[in-house]
Amino acid sequence: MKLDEQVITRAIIERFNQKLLDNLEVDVAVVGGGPAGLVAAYYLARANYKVALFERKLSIGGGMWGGGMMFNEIVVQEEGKRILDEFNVRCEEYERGYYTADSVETVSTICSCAAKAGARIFNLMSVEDVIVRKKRVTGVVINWTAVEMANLHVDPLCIQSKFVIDATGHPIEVIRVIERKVDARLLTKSGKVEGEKSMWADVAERTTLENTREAFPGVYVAGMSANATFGNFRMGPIFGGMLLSGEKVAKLIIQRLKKQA
Ligand code: 48F
Repeated sequence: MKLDEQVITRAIIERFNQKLLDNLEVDVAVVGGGPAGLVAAYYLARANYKVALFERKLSIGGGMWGGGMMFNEIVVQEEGKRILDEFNVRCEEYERGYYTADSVETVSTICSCAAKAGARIFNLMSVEDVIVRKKRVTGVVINWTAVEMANLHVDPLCIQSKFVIDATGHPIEVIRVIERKVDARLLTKSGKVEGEKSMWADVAERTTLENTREAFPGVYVAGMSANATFGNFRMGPIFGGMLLSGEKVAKLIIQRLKKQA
């Protein structure tokens, strides 16, 4: 068969447009494709909810690819290993209660499971704003990362969603936009971002889970965003908390979606 460049071009444009059109209204918009966002997208999609994940970078996986200081291994504790087992990621006991896994295998496997479960992943797109109605977030505002990088004056487009997950990690970009632009308090003690504290893996891993919750009506925080929003420590390259946070946020949102149905 002779290949035709016009068919190849048309195939890409039509298929991509269809994908985007199909996701203009979703149950959940996940912002950030690090471990927390990917795990959340997987569990939501597996429960048959419509999920679109927006990731600024070309590659999905956030801070997990690089393990610790570019040594591409991650550590998880006993509770976190349960999630790796669910994804069939191989891990090995190092010392009692500490397990290691190859970071490349972990990211690529979780990403593949999320996509195969039905989560639609849009890479190279950044969420730059939110849509707010009656002091509740009802969607996200997206633009090409290339536009953002080139600092071009190009207006964005909008995705409507019943819930948004801020899984943007340390910079908590969605919550920061809300804090800056919306005349309403966050659901934190001070009504503002409490801010990330320095390293304390043991406490941070626990509080990541406690802080995985709604931070503004319609917006949940997961992963490192949870601790940065509600004011707790960072944990470095132990990833159990991120994985468990992704699972927890999916469960919380599924409960809410069930009530709305
Ligand atoms: O940083 P990231 O991996 O977040 P996480 O899932 O995991 C944190 C750990 O990697 C590590 C840690 C604990 O072990 O402290 O840092 O909480 O992934 C966040 C992803 O969000 C993307 C960013 O490129 C990264 O891949 N991102 C950030 N802001 C935006 C965004 C945005 N505005 N729009 C789209 N993607």
